[in-house]
Order: sequence, then C-alpha cells, then structure tokens
Amino acid sequence: MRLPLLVLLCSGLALTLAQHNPHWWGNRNTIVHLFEWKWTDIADECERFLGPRGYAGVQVSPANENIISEGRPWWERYQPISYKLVTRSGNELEFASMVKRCNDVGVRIYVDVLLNHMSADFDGLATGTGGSVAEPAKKSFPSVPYTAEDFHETCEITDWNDRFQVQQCELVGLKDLNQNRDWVRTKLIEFLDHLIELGVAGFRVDAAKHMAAEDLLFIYSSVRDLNINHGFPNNARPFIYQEVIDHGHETVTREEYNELGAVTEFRFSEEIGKAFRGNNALKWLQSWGTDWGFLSSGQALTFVDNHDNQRDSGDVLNYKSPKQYKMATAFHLAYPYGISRVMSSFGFDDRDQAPPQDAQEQLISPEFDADGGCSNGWICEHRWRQIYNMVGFKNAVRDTELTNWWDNGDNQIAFCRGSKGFIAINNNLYNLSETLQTCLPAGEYCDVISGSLVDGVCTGKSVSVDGNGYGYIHIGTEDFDGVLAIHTDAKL
Ligand code: LM2
Ligand code: CA
Repeated sequence: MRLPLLVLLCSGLALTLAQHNPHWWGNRNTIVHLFEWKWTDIADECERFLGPRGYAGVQVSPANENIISEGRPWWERYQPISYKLVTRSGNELEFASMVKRCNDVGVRIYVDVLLNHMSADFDGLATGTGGSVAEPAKKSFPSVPYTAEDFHETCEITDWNDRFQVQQCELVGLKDLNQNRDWVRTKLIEFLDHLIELGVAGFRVDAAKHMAAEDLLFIYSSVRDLNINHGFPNNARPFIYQEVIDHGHETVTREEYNELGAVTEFRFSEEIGKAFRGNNALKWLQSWGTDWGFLSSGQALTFVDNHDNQRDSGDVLNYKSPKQYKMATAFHLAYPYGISRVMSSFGFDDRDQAPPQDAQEQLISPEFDADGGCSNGWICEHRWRQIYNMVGFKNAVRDTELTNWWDNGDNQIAFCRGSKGFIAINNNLYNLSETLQTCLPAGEYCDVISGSLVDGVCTGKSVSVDGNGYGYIHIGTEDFDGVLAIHTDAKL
C-alpha cells in the first residue's frame, strides 16, 4: 500500500510539488470563498470590488450539476448527478465568462470539485439542475455515464479509524466512486480538464480524506496544464487544496495528502476561534504556526471559518460574533502563516437553510447599502472594511518577516511586518495605551481598521510615527473594533 505511493511520488515529484502554487497575480495573496454566489455576480464582483481591493482569487461553489433537494438546502450542491456545468449559480457560458472577466482583473478562480461521490439515495428518478435524470438508489447516472460498477459497495462509515470504511464506504450515504477504476479516472480527469480549459487556476478538493492519496495523485498529475490564454505561464500546474479534516487522532492523516497539494488546516480554525473567544490568551499566539502542530505555511490552507464549521457549535467563530471575528481575521491576515482564505457567507438561522432565493427558487443577487455592505440576506464579510483593508495590509507586507512582538502578558498583542506594516490587537476588557515600536518610517499613518485612506484623507484614527519608529497606540474599550493596523500603502 505504501510502496506504490512512494514510487509514484518520486517519479511525479516535479509535477506534484508544483501543485502548491496558487498562481496569484502581482503581490496579491488572499482567496475569498463566495459561497453560493451566481457566476454573473462573481464576475461583477471581480471587476467592481475584488480586483480593486486586491483579492487574489475566489473559491466558487461546485460548478457541476447537482440533485434538486426539497427546500433547496445549500448542501444539495454536494450531491452531483453529472459533470454538466449547470447549477443554480449559472450555466457554462456564464461560468466561462466569469473566469475570463476575473482573470482579466487579476483575480483567480478555484472550483470546489466533488471527486469522491455522486448523489445519495433518492426516491425514484432524480432530476438535476441541468435537467439530467439519475437513479441514485441504483447508482445509475446516465448523463456521465456511471453505472453501479463504477462505485464501491455500499457500506456505512461507523469507525473513523478504519481506513477501508473512511475511503470506500459512503460518506453520509453519498454514492462512493471508485477512483481506482480507469473509467472513473477518465471521467474525473475530463471534468477537471474542462474547467482548466475554461481558465480556472485550481481546485478545492471536497472530501479528499475519503479518497486514497494514490488515486488522487494519479488524477492530479494527469490533468492538463493551466490555460496559457488566460495569462498563466507555460507548464503551470493547477493549484490543489484538499479538504482533509485532521484533528490529529485518526488513521487517515493530512500528511498523506500534503505532498500532493495544500491541505485545509482545521486546527488553525479551531485554535484561532478559541483564542479570540477568550478561551486562550492572545500572548500565546507569538509562536503561531508549525509550533502549534499546524502544517508548514506553504502547505496549509487557512481560514477562521468555512461553510461547514461556521454552522457547528464550538469554538469556531463566524459573522455572528462580529467584533471577535474581525479581530481573528485581522490576526489571520497579519501573521505570516498559511495560504489565507476569507469566508463570505449568507445569513442563516439553521444549518440547512437555503441561500437567498426568490419565490421561483432562483438565487438572488447581492444588493449593497451606502457603505458597500450587503443587505439582502448575503453577509459579505469580504466587504467589511476591517476585512478588506487587512487584505490590503497582507498585500503590502508580503514577503516580510514578523518582528518586534509585544504583549501585555495577556490579551493585548502587537507586532511588525518588516518595515511595511504594524498591527495591535486588544482583546482585554481594558484599554491598550502604549508607545510601541511600529518599525515604520517616520510619518503619519492611517489606521485601516477604524477607517480608510480616501483621497489622501484618513476617515479613522491616525498614528504618527517618530524618527525612531515609535508611535502612540490606543485601542480603547469604547472603540468599535479591537484592532489597529497601519502600513506603508496607507501613509498620509
Ligand atoms: C465536504 N467536505 O469534505 C463538504 O465541505 C461538506 O459540506 C459536505 O457535506 C461533504 N463533504 C460531502 O460533500 C454537505 C453537508 C451534509 C449533506 C452533504 C450532502 O454538510 O449535511 O448531507 O453535503 O448533501 C445531507 C444531509 C444528510 C444526508 C445526506 C445524503 O444533511 O443527513 O445523509 O445529505 O442524503 C443521509
Ligand atoms: Ca470514498
């Protein structure tokens, strides 16, 4: 079992290691997940907001046809019935146009792809969002086509430490594809190639832990290079990031996958939530990263919350605790660790709730208020000033080191990023008022959390830095946010 993987790894090393490169444009380095957005809206968003604000890419919801479930829960999109590019987000033409328009403004597209399974049982004949019919109970998906032989035998995952069960039984009843079969591999590679041809930069691989790493290696190394007509260099390999939930106590581990591509670092999400909810002092974050048992920076896809764990209870933060959420996000984007992804949600009161839709069950477009925030059911965390300005901060400080860590022994922290940026965070219930080393050249800087630099004027607090790099930093309990961030691209 281990040997073939090793042999394959060695022979395919050049190819597979390259699949950690997200192919960002310029100095950009943050991905946003526009969960359940329509393709036409994403294209508009790339041009009017993401490009101008310096976002590097968008993770889009699954693009291939899914089953239609009653009430249209968001999770119906995790039940594929064919590889036709028709979903509630739009059709193939709209998808292609989105990818082109986003690439044209330097914003990459990463697609959430379902290689592990097809739809779960359904009473009788199921109809998909592209009009295809299937009989999931019989493992019959004629629009691909797949028949029963293309799937593993039906069984349930009861023991998460049993590799066979985790990889060959049905995850929540979803018909489990056999990626070891030529036909299945062929169909999956064709599907990925099709998306690459349309100009995407890579994939978020759903349920990766439920597939054998050897099979994934075969598939990833077989897909074509990125499309040079969309601005990618010759021989560029698609960026791969794999959904592997590894808390450190299961048989199938993140280490089996991190050579093939990046892996979602769930421990990051849990620990950052714990710290900013006040269940661990912020001073401990000084050693944030691999010392916490996380994957190496270039292998870790990091996030405060994702579309799954934002719906669970526990330490993970979401938009419903905005002050803590913004602090955690500011720390996420300021600290030099990981491949960052920002979540952009729709509002929900229960786990299964459908995304914003009209009476005909069509997804609705986001609408914006005077401040640019979303108003009609979409939360759009990526449009919160405190978040998009930290995306700008992360761009400004790219490739600099963390220096001059400061803390008060508790929940007030601060640090520099080279001589490009400085951040302070106060999660204590008393003021932070200190003269601190900011590492910045002398001058007046606009705090990009309490405001923005607009036409040379700072709409929030400003900090004056003296000739030795020191500045007076105040984050009071009366302040709306618990963060202050300054950088060289927002100098007055
Ligand atoms: C993932 N990552 O590895 C996705 O991030 C996650 O959102 C997916 O689950 C999961 N893997 C499978 O792609 C979601 C959702 C589930 C939902 C499934 C399938 O979290 O709740 O399951 O999609 O739509 C639903 C029902 C479940 C039922 C299943 C099959 O909630 O009770 O199981 O459909 O009918 C009998
Ligand atoms: Ca499987």
